[in-house]
Amino acid sequence: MTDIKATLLAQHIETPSWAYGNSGTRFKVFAQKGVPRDPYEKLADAAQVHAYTGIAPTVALHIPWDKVDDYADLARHARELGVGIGAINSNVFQDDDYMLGSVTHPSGRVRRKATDHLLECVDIMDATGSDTLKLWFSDGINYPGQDDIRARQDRLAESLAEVYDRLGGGQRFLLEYKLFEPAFYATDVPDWGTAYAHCVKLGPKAQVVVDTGHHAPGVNIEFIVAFLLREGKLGGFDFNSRFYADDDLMVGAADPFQLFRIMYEVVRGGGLDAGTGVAFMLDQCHNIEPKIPGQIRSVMNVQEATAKALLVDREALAAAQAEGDVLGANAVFMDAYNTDVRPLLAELREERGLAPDPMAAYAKSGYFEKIAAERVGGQQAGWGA
Ligand code: PSV
Ligand code: MN
Repeated sequence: MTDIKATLLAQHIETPSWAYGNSGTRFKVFAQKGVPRDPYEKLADAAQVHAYTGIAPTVALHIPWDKVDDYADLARHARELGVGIGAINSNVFQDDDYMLGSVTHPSGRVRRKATDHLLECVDIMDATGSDTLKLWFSDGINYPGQDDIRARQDRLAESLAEVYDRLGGGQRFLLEYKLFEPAFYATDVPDWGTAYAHCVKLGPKAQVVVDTGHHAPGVNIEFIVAFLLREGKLGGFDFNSRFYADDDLMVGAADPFQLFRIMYEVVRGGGLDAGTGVAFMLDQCHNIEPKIPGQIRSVMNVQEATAKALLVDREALAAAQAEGDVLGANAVFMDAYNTDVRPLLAELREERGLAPDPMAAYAKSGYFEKIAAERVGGQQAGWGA
């Protein structure tokens, strides 16, 4: 049990700056009280999540949503709040120039502009001390024949190679895949196989990131996780959950059993061991729930799934598997999943000087009332702003 507790304490879950801003669907973005007006206020909210969970010490930035004049100053502000800057997320999907793609666009001018943005993100990594660049491309086509699928792969490879060469020592990039949306016929990085092939060709500083919402329904995500980890190519997760497509709901909300199965493969593959570099990031949007508690709940959900995965009796499982004991092996697995780990996690927090129930402690703290009163006027931050 001591080992399990130590592993749980060492796990870091990164929250995304955009989770603290307003978000919604294409139908409506509902404004909430107290929402940050700038990246500095987003970091202050993220620091609250860390203060109550104790395991969310870094915050991912999204450029240009978190554009500031002085990134070193932003990093200093984060440190003062007790958190650090995590992955830098690039954005080559919200400029009019990118209607037909960014790094795979037929025009060399647009491709240059997109790659320059990715290089600028590496400059921001240098200024903030971030070691991870996260690349997601909305690039793709809507109609058969619209563009040359093969040429688009060549253009993608060319841009990725340029960015790869710009990475400094200790820096890496994570390539994110997504089945569809906004492209509806053929996305240029639609699946883990495409991302993996590009990363293998590039070298060790290129890894794949698994956004749990980016697959077709029914895809066995834990298999992908096991495979990538075995190949040393699992760079991390963008955790969220979904009922239909890329819903970006709180991780563990739609299918806690799937999250457990994923975390079991992480544990099994050594992904929690020190130095493996698997980044446990959240990529969520809290459209109708309050944002800070939404992040606290998500961090707790990942932690609970991790605790259950660590509780799997690996020896008993291996013995049952070796004997071909199908039902016995499944029972060992389910025993861990069905364990209530909440008392263990409450104990762990108390041992660390934290409140046993982060949700209740945050609600009692008065922080929400304070930001709701203070943050009036100005432009509230939002996904896409
Ligand atoms: C794309 O759907 C994505 O998952 C990428 O990670 C983006 O950067 C992020 O969402 C923005 O919410
Ligand atoms: Mn994502």
